[in-house]
Amino acid sequence: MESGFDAAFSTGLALKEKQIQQNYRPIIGIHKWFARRPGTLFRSLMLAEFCESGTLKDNFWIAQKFRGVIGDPFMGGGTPVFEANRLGFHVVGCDINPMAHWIVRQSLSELEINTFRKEAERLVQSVQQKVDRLYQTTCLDCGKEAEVKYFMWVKTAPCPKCHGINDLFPGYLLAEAVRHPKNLLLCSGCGTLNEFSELPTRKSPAICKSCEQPVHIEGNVSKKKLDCCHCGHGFSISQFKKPPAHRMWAIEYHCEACYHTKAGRQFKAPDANDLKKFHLAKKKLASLSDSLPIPEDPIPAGDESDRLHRWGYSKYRELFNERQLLGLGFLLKGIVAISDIPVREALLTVFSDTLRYQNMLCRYDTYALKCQDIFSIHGFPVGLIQCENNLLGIEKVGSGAFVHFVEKYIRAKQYCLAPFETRQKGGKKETVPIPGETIKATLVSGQPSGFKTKQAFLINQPSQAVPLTKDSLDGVFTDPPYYDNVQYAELIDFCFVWLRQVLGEKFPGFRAPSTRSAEELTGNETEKRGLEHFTNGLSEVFTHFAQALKVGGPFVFTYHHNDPTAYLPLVVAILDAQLICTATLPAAGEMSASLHIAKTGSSILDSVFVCRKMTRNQQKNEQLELLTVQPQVECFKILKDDGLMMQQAGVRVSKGDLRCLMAGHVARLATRILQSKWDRFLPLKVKMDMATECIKKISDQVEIEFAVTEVSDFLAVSKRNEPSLVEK
Ligand SMILES: C[S@+](CC[C@H](N)C(=O)[O-])C[C@H]1O[C@@H](n2cnc3c(N)ncnc32)[C@H](O)[C@@H]1O
Ligand SMILES: [Zn+2]
Ligand SMILES: [Zn+2]
Ligand SMILES: [Zn+2]
Repeated sequence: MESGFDAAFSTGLALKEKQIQQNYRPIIGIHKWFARRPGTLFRSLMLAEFCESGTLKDNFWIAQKFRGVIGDPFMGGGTPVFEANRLGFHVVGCDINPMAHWIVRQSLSELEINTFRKEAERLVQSVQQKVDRLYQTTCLDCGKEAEVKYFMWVKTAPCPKCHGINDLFPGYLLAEAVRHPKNLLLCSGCGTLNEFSELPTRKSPAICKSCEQPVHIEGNVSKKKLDCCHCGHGFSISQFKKPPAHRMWAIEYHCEACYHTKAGRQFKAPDANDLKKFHLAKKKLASLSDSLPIPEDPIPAGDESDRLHRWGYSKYRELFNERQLLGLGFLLKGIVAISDIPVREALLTVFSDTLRYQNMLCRYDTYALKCQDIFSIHGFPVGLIQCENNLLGIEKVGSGAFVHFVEKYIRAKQYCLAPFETRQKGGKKETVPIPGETIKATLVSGQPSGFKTKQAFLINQPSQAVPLTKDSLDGVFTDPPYYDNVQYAELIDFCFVWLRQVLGEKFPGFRAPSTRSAEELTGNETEKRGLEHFTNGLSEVFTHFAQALKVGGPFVFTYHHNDPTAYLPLVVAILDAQLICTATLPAAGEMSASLHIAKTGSSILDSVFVCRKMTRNQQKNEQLELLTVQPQVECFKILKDDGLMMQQAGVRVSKGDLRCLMAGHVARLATRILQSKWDRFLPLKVKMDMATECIKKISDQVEIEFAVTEVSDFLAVSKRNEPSLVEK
């Protein structure tokens, strides 16, 4: 793999995959998981390792039937596990989080798609009868009943001086003149929605068509401060003792009778009927609440969930409004009553995933004109304007509602039966079927064996402690937690508290009140889990899985962090596990990085650490080879090659990217230099100090900043001379 992995080719594919995500690998549509890596990367790595002949560029499009077992100690949403299964391998996958385990299980298990579709339709119909009217509004154009796509809400707060209620608008723009013909803005004076070709600002405002007051994009709240609209008193909105109240201020709807006569979307300010309907939902919920499965769980403190506490939320149910709770309660109750177990479990998964778009943290994207996923960043961002989505959804209209998620699940399952790749040809996307491959497995409860079926041993435990047989794995491919990058458990508890109400009886992982665990390998300030905890745990897991690996087998993992000290745990873990790191390869990183990383100028690339389990003799030979290595020369040359390959693949390589790749090379060299004197039984602190010192020494020799600038300049020049080789 060290030589057969074509980083430019693989990254070129990964970039495409990142662009179209679910259309490229629809299997990720089973359920959200955080920080997924591209599937094309893991397919490339496995092919580079296990194909006996041919180039990666050729082999990539051909079905493979490898035999053996691949392990993944941090399977998360399952990307390496799926890719290994697809290539014919048995898999042993482990994750501490019961939701991750559930998602991979659902992805690999069989489902009768027609039955699933029929049951889903029946369910939707029965819930529709109960809630449909609550999602209807009167069309402004024809006066008929139309379907609401989104209700817009704004947070409100009482003035501390006069107690008058104030809306909290950061801005008054509802739709940009991109997908809608004109800019749509609210008049804060009278509540009318106005359309303007130009964007009015406070400096040059427009005039409201109803009340003739000035209208502008700037809201009444800036940096959490506002002046009371009743008494003029200035106050700030930083502390909430109970969940904030909301006021409905706009609706986007879809009128089947007249939408085709309109050049854009249909919006309105809510009328008395719309408000009445919400009131009705409230009353209905109050009368039914006890009979509906709605979680009462408190939100525990946490690095991410503390933000919710600051906004006054103390229970998960408070993150939903009454209409959402009512509809979700009906849906879940309906799903639980389904007798076909695989169908019921599949619909539970759909339900759980839909929650992301059915809560009062969702925002409305004023550019794309749709509701945004609460997890579009890895946290719980609380905004001032929230978007309430239609629950069941209008077929082929809008997104993020239940019927859309049913379709997404079906597409995922169909993909598993006939996986494909996507290729650019003559500027067009072309789907390339790979007949002979499938993604499915027989779930087993012990070490996989035999050749009749592809098996998956999925374990929901901390990987430090899973039962593994010595020399039983042909490879380990994993995407570990990147220290404090994502608080998996804190985030996914949002879905988990709903499912645990119904899955706890059958699945022990769903009995605990939360998916949080002291053994989760993440840095977490609230839980006081620092670098030592992460290093120690990673070392245990690596050691454990390396023991299960056959001699010569690859132990491959991705990593990146903008803080160079976060590479220290890798050095200790690799050395403790007695693995030899033979290469660090550049690759495209997180799938959705565009959203929350791109803007920060941080790296979007990962280092792929390729390590091997070696015999004593092989280790000695490697040691001899090392004597000829000069860190500054080696790192500089490799970084330049990395940069060139990434540029060829179409990456705009930033200095942040180069710094991360360099940190990967430095870490690899550190493992090589320390290998001969490493004693894994030394106290953790001593080992961490040794690694720190070694990394520092290499970093000084390499002169990282100098190298990064040199390579960056070099890339800029070569880009001007030779445009990207990848077809756009
Ligand atoms: C596949 S995701 C990695 C995503 C990405 N690399 C990132 O930026 O963090 C890592 C997975 O490790 C799991 N995990 C964390 N600690 C674990 C442990 N002790 N044992 C098993 N799995 C663990 C998490 O639940 C998560 O699903
Ligand atoms: Zn109409
Ligand atoms: Zn006031
Ligand atoms: Zn007005």
